[in-house]
Amino acid sequence: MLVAIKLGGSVITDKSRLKTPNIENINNLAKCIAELWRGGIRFIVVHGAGSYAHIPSKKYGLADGIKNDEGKLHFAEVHSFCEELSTIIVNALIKNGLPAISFHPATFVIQKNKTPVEINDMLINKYAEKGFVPVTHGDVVLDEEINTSIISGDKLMEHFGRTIASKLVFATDVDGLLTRIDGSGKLIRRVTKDNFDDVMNAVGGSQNTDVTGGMASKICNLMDLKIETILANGNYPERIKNAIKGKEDIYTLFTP
Ligand code: IP8
Repeated sequence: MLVAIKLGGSVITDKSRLKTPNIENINNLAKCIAELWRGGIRFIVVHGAGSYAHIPSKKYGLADGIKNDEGKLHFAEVHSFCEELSTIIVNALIKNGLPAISFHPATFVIQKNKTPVEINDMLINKYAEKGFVPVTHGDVVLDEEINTSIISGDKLMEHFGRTIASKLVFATDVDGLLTRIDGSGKLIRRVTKDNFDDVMNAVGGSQNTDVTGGMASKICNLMDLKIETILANGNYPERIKNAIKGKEDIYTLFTP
């Protein structure tokens, strides 16, 4: 089984404070992935950009592209922040015994008006095939229409869901899909084609600075994929372990 797992930016960073990694969560998640890996499960790790990129991208207006040389500098700076966070993730995985290799979307993705038109995933797939753990992330990328734009890790997850992954796991900062996101919501444990429309109405945006959209936009394409998707709380890696093994716990399972 090849699992594409997205480590949400709110789990691996403090999203309200610029460039603040949550080292404890990063280490716990790396340990969890390593344990599953030793049990024979293979992974592609995608991580959010968290406060390394959402805060400066918003400040510089990067979601709508750059217009001049100053914009290029902002683009380069935000990309290097994303790389910094990715290095922290990769090192945590290596420390736990995983052969993690970083791939930065700025160097393999082209978009047109904020939609990917080219994802050069050949090397990612090759490394995955050879038993490495490819790591990639939300990033700034070239854009054929507006010079540059942002690709969210969620878009990359969708891509892997359509190509090589057999399961998608989103480790977010909530327990799964909730009927309300203000803390009083009830967990929706299963989403199938039958109840999808009803449950979508219950989902709102995320609280913090997020230039690539909140929860609703993150999940609305999932039911089009042919594979199972899990939404679980990344602050409790045990739940992710259970979810991937198909054991009961607190999480939401989307079945197409
Ligand atoms: O955190 C966003 O990626 P995400 C990337 O996966 C940037 O949505 C550059 C803000």
